[in-house]
Amino acid sequence: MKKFTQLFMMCLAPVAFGQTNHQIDAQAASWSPNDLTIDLGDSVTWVNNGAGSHNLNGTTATYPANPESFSMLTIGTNWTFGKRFNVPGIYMYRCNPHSAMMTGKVTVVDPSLGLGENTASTITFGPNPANETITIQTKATDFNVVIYDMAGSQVLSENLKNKNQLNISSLKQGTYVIEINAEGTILQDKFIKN
Ligand SMILES: [Cu+2]
Repeated sequence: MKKFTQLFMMCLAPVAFGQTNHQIDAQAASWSPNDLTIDLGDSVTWVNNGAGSHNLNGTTATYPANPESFSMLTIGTNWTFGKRFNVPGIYMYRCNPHSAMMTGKVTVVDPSLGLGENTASTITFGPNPANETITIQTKATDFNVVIYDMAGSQVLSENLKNKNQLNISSLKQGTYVIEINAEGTILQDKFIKN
């Protein structure tokens, strides 16, 4: 019965329209989870429970593309920081002392627009990793593609009309986030440029 109740709650959670609180734990040199998608109006609590000397930097000074600035810049071994997200978009953050590896991303989607990772979508793209060109498969014939670097800065934006190939030869090698806005939904995923 307990298992059934848990299962029922899990099934119920995405449908409920209230706000949810999510937790991100600081670990020795990473955030867990480091890639979180939440609904508009949800809140996130970052918790450092003695995992190391960390802080939290999601400022627009460091990440100009963040829709809002947030931070807990005092470095410490035991702290919590909470924020409610009322503006959709991609929020990048890091721990300053471990900025090389301790980065994370919160994607805030508006469920009333039908966005979100669980949305059934026929949009796909490839190859991944990619060299010169990304091909996007979608039923849409006119759609927008935006590419962000891992600092959250927009590096490429293109409207694709009656074509499905995006030239990415101008990008440096690295990991990027691709955002494909088509079919009334948005697909966001990471890809590697070789
Ligand atoms: Cu740290």
